[in-house]
Amino acid sequence: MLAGKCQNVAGSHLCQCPKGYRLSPDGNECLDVNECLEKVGFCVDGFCQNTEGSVRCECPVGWQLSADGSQCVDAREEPCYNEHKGKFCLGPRGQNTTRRNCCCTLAAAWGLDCQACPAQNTKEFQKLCPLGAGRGGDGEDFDECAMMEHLCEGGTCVNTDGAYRFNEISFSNSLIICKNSD
Ligand SMILES: [Ca+2]
Repeated sequence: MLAGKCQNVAGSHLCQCPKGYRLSPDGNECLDVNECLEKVGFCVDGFCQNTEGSVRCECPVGWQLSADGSQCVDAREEPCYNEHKGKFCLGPRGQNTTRRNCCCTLAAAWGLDCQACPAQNTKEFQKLCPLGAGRGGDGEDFDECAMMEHLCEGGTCVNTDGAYRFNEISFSNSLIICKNSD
């Protein structure tokens, strides 16, 4: 038996396979588990490579493997835009960010190729921003005020937990336009 451990028990034997293997139906060998086919949701944005006894998730250039090795996370930092008109991206934010940091803080488009951000009520938005707008994938609060420092000339932006506001007026669902309080 490959890599497995068997133990004789009264009139029979009991076999156990190491992690990444499963006992064959006849109970005589340990067979590799093909995690790429069996593990739902594993390595969805990457290239899954099944190996003997294990599995590997390979990520596209600019993406990073998550700490547990199960997912590719888009770590590319590119321009973020507050307006998207037709094919054009307008209103760039002060600094380059990841797509998540950009689109989960209600920007309109992201990237050197000006891709529209997913709309808030779509599955794609939920996947990118699982805890809704204003928070990252681990629940961390985004400081929208720091991300949009040049947008709010003459107004005061106040970062709050999971959201932000301008001059006591909450802007949570629409394009951010800073209004002076007077
Ligand atoms: Ca395997």
